[in-house]
Amino acid sequence: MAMSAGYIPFHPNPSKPKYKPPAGAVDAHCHVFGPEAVFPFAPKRKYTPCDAPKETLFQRRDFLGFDKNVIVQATCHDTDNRALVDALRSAGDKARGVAFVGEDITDAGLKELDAAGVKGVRFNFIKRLVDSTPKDVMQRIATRIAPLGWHIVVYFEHADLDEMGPFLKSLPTPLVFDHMACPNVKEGVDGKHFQNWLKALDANKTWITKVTCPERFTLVGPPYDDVVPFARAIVERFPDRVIWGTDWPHPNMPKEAPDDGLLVDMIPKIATTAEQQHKLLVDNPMRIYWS
Ligand code: 0GY
Repeated sequence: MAMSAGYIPFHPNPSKPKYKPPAGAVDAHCHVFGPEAVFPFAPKRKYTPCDAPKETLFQRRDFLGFDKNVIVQATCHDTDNRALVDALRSAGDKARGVAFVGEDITDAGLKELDAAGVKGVRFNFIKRLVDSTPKDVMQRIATRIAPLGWHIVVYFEHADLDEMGPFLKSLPTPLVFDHMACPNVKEGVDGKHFQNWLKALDANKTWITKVTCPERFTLVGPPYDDVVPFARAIVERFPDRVIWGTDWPHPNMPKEAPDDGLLVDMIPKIATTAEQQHKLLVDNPMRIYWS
Protein backbone atom coordinates (compact mmCIF):
# COMPACT_ATOMS: atom_id res chain seq x y z
CA MET A 1 0.00 0.00 0.00
CA ALA A 2 1.44 3.37 -0.98
CA MET A 3 2.12 6.05 1.61
CA SER A 4 -0.63 8.63 2.05
CA ALA A 5 -0.42 11.52 -0.40
CA GLY A 6 1.98 14.10 0.97
CA TYR A 7 3.35 11.80 3.68
CA ILE A 8 6.94 12.81 4.45
CA PRO A 9 9.36 9.98 5.35
CA PHE A 10 11.82 10.38 8.25
CA HIS A 11 15.13 12.21 7.69
CA PRO A 12 17.49 9.86 5.82
CA ASN A 13 20.74 11.01 7.44
CA PRO A 14 20.35 13.16 10.55
CA SER A 15 23.28 15.17 11.88
CA LYS A 16 25.38 13.89 14.75
CA PRO A 17 24.23 15.89 17.78
CA LYS A 18 26.76 18.11 19.55
CA TYR A 19 24.99 17.43 22.84
CA LYS A 20 25.94 14.11 24.40
CA PRO A 21 23.14 12.64 26.53
CA PRO A 22 24.14 11.17 29.90
CA ALA A 23 24.84 7.43 30.17
CA GLY A 24 21.61 5.46 30.25
CA ALA A 25 19.54 8.16 28.47
CA VAL A 26 16.04 7.17 27.34
CA ASP A 27 14.27 8.32 24.17
CA ALA A 28 10.83 8.08 25.73
CA HIS A 29 8.65 8.67 22.68
CA CYS A 30 9.18 6.91 19.37
CA HIS A 31 7.34 4.48 17.13
CA VAL A 32 7.82 1.52 14.82
CA PHE A 33 5.80 1.31 11.61
CA GLY A 34 5.59 -2.12 10.03
CA PRO A 35 7.40 -3.18 7.99
CA GLU A 36 4.09 -3.46 6.24
CA ALA A 37 4.96 -6.77 4.57
CA VAL A 38 5.28 -8.36 8.03
CA PHE A 39 3.02 -6.18 10.18
CA PRO A 40 0.32 -4.69 7.93
CA PHE A 41 -1.17 -1.32 8.82
CA ALA A 42 -4.68 -1.33 10.25
CA PRO A 43 -7.69 -1.06 7.92
CA LYS A 44 -9.04 1.70 10.22
CA ARG A 45 -5.92 3.90 9.98
CA LYS A 46 -6.15 7.58 9.08
CA TYR A 47 -2.78 7.64 7.29
CA THR A 48 -0.34 5.22 5.69
CA PRO A 49 3.25 5.99 6.69
CA CYS A 50 6.53 4.75 5.25
CA ASP A 51 7.95 1.63 6.88
CA ALA A 52 9.96 2.52 9.97
CA PRO A 53 11.25 -0.81 11.25
CA LYS A 54 12.84 -1.66 14.59
CA GLU A 55 16.30 -2.04 13.06
CA THR A 56 16.33 1.60 11.94
CA LEU A 57 14.95 2.74 15.29
CA PHE A 58 17.74 0.94 17.14
CA GLN A 59 20.41 2.38 14.79
CA ARG A 60 19.08 5.89 15.42
CA ARG A 61 19.05 5.27 19.17
CA ASP A 62 22.74 4.39 19.10
CA PHE A 63 23.69 7.13 16.61
CA LEU A 64 22.00 9.86 18.67
CA GLY A 65 23.66 8.71 21.90
CA PHE A 66 20.71 7.09 23.65
CA ASP A 67 20.62 3.83 25.54
CA LYS A 68 16.93 2.96 25.62
CA ASN A 69 13.57 3.59 23.92
CA VAL A 70 9.97 3.84 24.96
CA ILE A 71 8.04 2.71 21.89
CA VAL A 72 4.50 4.07 21.65
CA GLN A 73 1.85 2.29 19.59
CA ALA A 74 0.94 4.50 16.65
CA THR A 75 -2.59 4.90 15.33
CA CYS A 76 -1.70 3.46 11.91
CA HIS A 77 -1.50 0.06 13.64
CA ASP A 78 -4.67 0.68 15.71
CA THR A 79 -5.04 -2.05 18.36
CA ASP A 80 -2.76 -4.52 16.58
CA ASN A 81 0.29 -4.31 18.83
CA ARG A 82 2.34 -7.02 17.07
CA ALA A 83 4.97 -4.71 15.55
CA LEU A 84 5.40 -3.08 18.96
CA VAL A 85 5.72 -6.40 20.79
CA ASP A 86 8.17 -7.70 18.21
CA ALA A 87 10.36 -4.60 18.65
CA LEU A 88 10.18 -4.89 22.45
CA ARG A 89 11.21 -8.54 22.36
CA SER A 90 14.15 -7.74 20.07
CA ALA A 91 15.30 -4.86 22.25
CA GLY A 92 15.23 -6.83 25.49
CA ASP A 93 15.88 -4.51 28.44
CA LYS A 94 16.57 -1.60 26.10
CA ALA A 95 12.92 -0.83 25.38
CA ARG A 96 9.56 -0.52 27.06
CA GLY A 97 6.23 0.01 25.37
CA VAL A 98 2.90 1.79 25.41
CA ALA A 99 0.09 -0.14 23.71
CA PHE A 100 -3.26 0.79 22.27
CA VAL A 101 -6.00 -1.63 23.31
CA GLY A 102 -9.74 -1.99 22.90
CA GLU A 103 -12.17 -3.30 25.46
CA ASP A 104 -12.13 -6.61 23.67
CA ILE A 105 -8.59 -7.41 24.80
CA THR A 106 -8.52 -10.50 27.01
CA ASP A 107 -6.76 -10.74 30.35
CA ALA A 108 -4.30 -13.12 28.69
CA GLY A 109 -3.70 -10.47 25.99
CA LEU A 110 -2.91 -7.86 28.64
CA LYS A 111 -0.60 -10.30 30.39
CA GLU A 112 1.26 -10.98 27.16
CA LEU A 113 1.77 -7.25 26.58
CA ASP A 114 2.94 -6.86 30.17
CA ALA A 115 5.46 -9.68 29.76
CA ALA A 116 6.80 -8.02 26.58
CA GLY A 117 7.52 -4.78 28.49
CA VAL A 118 4.38 -2.74 27.97
CA LYS A 119 3.87 -0.27 30.82
CA GLY A 120 0.84 1.67 29.70
CA VAL A 121 -1.97 2.28 27.24
CA ARG A 122 -2.50 5.30 25.07
CA PHE A 123 -5.72 7.32 24.99
CA ASN A 124 -5.66 9.47 21.87
CA PHE A 125 -8.03 12.42 21.54
CA ILE A 126 -6.55 13.96 18.39
CA LYS A 127 -9.42 13.94 15.93
CA ARG A 128 -7.34 13.76 12.76
CA LEU A 129 -5.76 10.51 14.07
CA VAL A 130 -8.60 8.50 15.60
CA ASP A 131 -12.34 8.08 15.81
CA SER A 132 -13.34 8.94 19.33
CA THR A 133 -13.66 6.18 21.91
CA PRO A 134 -16.52 6.65 24.41
CA LYS A 135 -15.26 7.76 27.81
CA ASP A 136 -17.00 4.90 29.62
CA VAL A 137 -15.04 2.46 27.45
CA MET A 138 -11.82 4.27 28.39
CA GLN A 139 -12.82 4.12 32.05
CA ARG A 140 -13.29 0.38 31.86
CA ILE A 141 -9.94 -0.11 30.12
CA ALA A 142 -8.30 2.08 32.77
CA THR A 143 -9.82 -0.03 35.54
CA ARG A 144 -8.42 -3.18 33.97
CA ILE A 145 -4.88 -1.91 33.39
CA ALA A 146 -4.48 -0.16 36.76
CA PRO A 147 -3.78 -3.40 38.70
CA LEU A 148 -0.88 -4.12 36.34
CA GLY A 149 0.83 -0.97 37.60
CA TRP A 150 0.50 0.59 34.14
CA HIS A 151 -0.17 4.23 33.38
CA ILE A 152 -2.17 6.03 30.69
CA VAL A 153 -0.53 8.11 27.98
CA VAL A 154 -2.85 10.93 26.93
CA TYR A 155 -2.52 12.67 23.57
CA PHE A 156 -4.74 15.74 23.65
CA GLU A 157 -4.60 19.50 23.25
CA HIS A 158 -4.54 21.53 26.42
CA ALA A 159 -6.93 23.98 24.81
CA ASP A 160 -9.47 21.22 25.68
CA LEU A 161 -8.46 21.10 29.33
CA ASP A 162 -11.62 22.66 30.75
CA GLU A 163 -13.76 20.09 29.00
CA MET A 164 -11.43 17.14 29.60
CA GLY A 165 -10.20 17.92 33.11
CA PRO A 166 -12.88 16.06 35.10
CA PHE A 167 -12.44 12.91 32.99
CA LEU A 168 -8.66 13.02 33.18
CA LYS A 169 -8.76 13.52 36.96
CA SER A 170 -11.11 10.56 37.33
CA LEU A 171 -8.63 8.11 35.78
CA PRO A 172 -7.13 5.70 38.33
CA THR A 173 -3.50 5.65 37.14
CA PRO A 174 -0.71 8.18 36.68
CA LEU A 175 -1.05 10.07 33.38
CA VAL A 176 1.77 10.77 30.94
CA PHE A 177 0.93 13.53 28.45
CA ASP A 178 2.24 13.49 24.91
CA HIS A 179 4.01 16.51 23.47
CA MET A 180 3.40 19.06 26.26
CA ALA A 181 -0.30 18.69 25.41
CA CYS A 182 0.26 20.69 22.24
CA PRO A 183 1.05 24.31 23.14
CA ASN A 184 -0.09 27.05 20.81
CA VAL A 185 3.14 29.00 20.28
CA LYS A 186 1.25 32.00 18.94
CA GLU A 187 -0.46 32.49 22.31
CA GLY A 188 2.92 32.64 24.09
CA VAL A 189 4.03 31.17 27.40
CA ASP A 190 1.88 33.71 29.22
CA GLY A 191 -1.21 32.74 27.23
CA LYS A 192 -4.26 31.52 29.08
CA HIS A 193 -4.20 27.92 27.83
CA PHE A 194 -0.55 27.27 28.60
CA GLN A 195 -0.86 28.89 32.03
CA ASN A 196 -3.94 26.76 32.80
CA TRP A 197 -1.98 23.71 31.74
CA LEU A 198 0.86 24.59 34.13
CA LYS A 199 -1.72 25.05 36.91
CA ALA A 200 -3.22 21.64 36.12
CA LEU A 201 0.22 20.01 36.29
CA ASP A 202 0.80 21.75 39.58
CA ALA A 203 -2.49 20.52 41.01
CA ASN A 204 -2.16 16.91 39.79
CA LYS A 205 1.04 15.47 41.18
CA THR A 206 0.75 12.15 39.34
CA TRP A 207 0.70 13.86 35.95
CA ILE A 208 3.87 13.68 33.89
CA THR A 209 4.51 15.38 30.57
CA LYS A 210 6.72 14.73 27.60
CA VAL A 211 8.57 17.86 26.52
CA THR A 212 8.60 16.69 22.93
CA CYS A 213 7.76 17.68 19.37
CA PRO A 214 8.94 21.28 18.99
CA GLU A 215 8.84 20.54 15.25
CA ARG A 216 5.06 20.16 15.45
CA PHE A 217 4.44 23.46 17.24
CA THR A 218 7.09 25.80 15.85
CA LEU A 219 6.01 28.77 13.78
CA VAL A 220 9.52 29.57 12.55
CA GLY A 221 11.03 26.14 11.79
CA PRO A 222 14.38 24.63 12.79
CA PRO A 223 16.10 24.88 15.23
CA TYR A 224 12.69 25.47 16.85
CA ASP A 225 13.83 28.18 19.26
CA ASP A 226 10.31 29.56 19.51
CA VAL A 227 9.22 26.39 21.35
CA VAL A 228 12.11 26.45 23.84
CA PRO A 229 10.39 28.77 26.36
CA PHE A 230 7.42 26.41 26.67
CA ALA A 231 9.50 23.29 27.28
CA ARG A 232 11.87 25.15 29.55
CA ALA A 233 9.07 26.57 31.69
CA ILE A 234 7.76 23.04 32.25
CA VAL A 235 11.18 21.51 33.00
CA GLU A 236 12.05 24.27 35.46
CA ARG A 237 8.79 24.00 37.33
CA PHE A 238 8.36 20.21 37.26
CA PRO A 239 11.87 18.72 36.95
CA ASP A 240 10.77 15.35 38.38
CA ARG A 241 7.74 14.97 36.11
CA VAL A 242 9.16 15.46 32.62
CA ILE A 243 10.48 13.02 30.02
CA TRP A 244 11.89 13.57 26.54
CA GLY A 245 11.75 11.77 23.20
CA THR A 246 12.53 12.19 19.52
CA ASP A 247 9.11 11.14 18.15
CA TRP A 248 11.00 9.24 15.44
CA PRO A 249 9.85 8.49 12.70
CA HIS A 250 7.82 11.72 12.94
CA PRO A 251 4.48 10.83 11.38
CA ASN A 252 2.39 13.40 9.56
CA MET A 253 4.85 16.28 9.39
CA PRO A 254 3.29 18.91 7.13
CA LYS A 255 6.44 20.40 5.54
CA GLU A 256 9.64 18.55 6.34
CA ALA A 257 11.00 15.75 8.48
CA PRO A 258 13.05 17.07 11.38
CA ASP A 259 16.77 16.38 11.66
CA ASP A 260 16.90 14.20 14.79
CA GLY A 261 20.37 15.55 15.64
CA LEU A 262 18.91 19.06 15.88
CA LEU A 263 16.18 17.82 18.18
CA VAL A 264 18.79 16.30 20.52
CA ASP A 265 20.71 19.57 20.46
CA MET A 266 17.64 21.31 21.88
CA ILE A 267 17.91 19.36 25.13
CA PRO A 268 20.44 21.67 26.85
CA LYS A 269 18.27 24.65 25.89
CA ILE A 270 15.21 23.24 27.64
CA ALA A 271 17.01 21.53 30.56
CA THR A 272 19.80 23.91 31.34
CA THR A 273 21.64 22.14 34.14
CA ALA A 274 23.28 18.70 34.26
CA GLU A 275 20.90 17.81 37.08
CA GLN A 276 17.80 18.72 35.07
CA GLN A 277 19.14 16.79 32.07
CA HIS A 278 19.79 13.69 34.16
CA LYS A 279 16.25 13.77 35.57
CA LEU A 280 14.70 14.37 32.14
CA LEU A 281 16.65 11.69 30.29
CA VAL A 282 17.47 9.07 32.91
CA ASP A 283 15.89 9.28 36.39
CA ASN A 284 12.31 10.10 35.37
CA PRO A 285 11.90 7.65 32.47
CA MET A 286 13.67 4.91 34.46
CA ARG A 287 11.29 5.42 37.37
CA ILE A 288 8.21 5.36 35.13
CA TYR A 289 9.17 2.59 32.69
CA TRP A 290 11.87 0.42 34.29
CA SER A 291 11.03 0.18 38.01
C1 0GY B 1 3.08 11.19 17.52
C2 0GY B 1 2.17 12.06 16.83
C3 0GY B 1 1.33 11.79 15.82
C4 0GY B 1 0.89 10.53 15.40
C5 0GY B 1 0.69 9.49 16.21
O1 0GY B 1 -0.20 7.49 16.80
C6 0GY B 1 0.02 8.24 15.87
O2 0GY B 1 -0.29 7.99 14.71
O3 0GY B 1 1.07 9.55 17.45
C7 0GY B 1 0.77 12.93 15.12
O4 0GY B 1 0.45 12.81 13.92
O5 0GY B 1 0.65 14.01 15.74
O6 0GY B 1 2.92 10.94 18.71
O7 0GY B 1 4.02 10.70 16.89
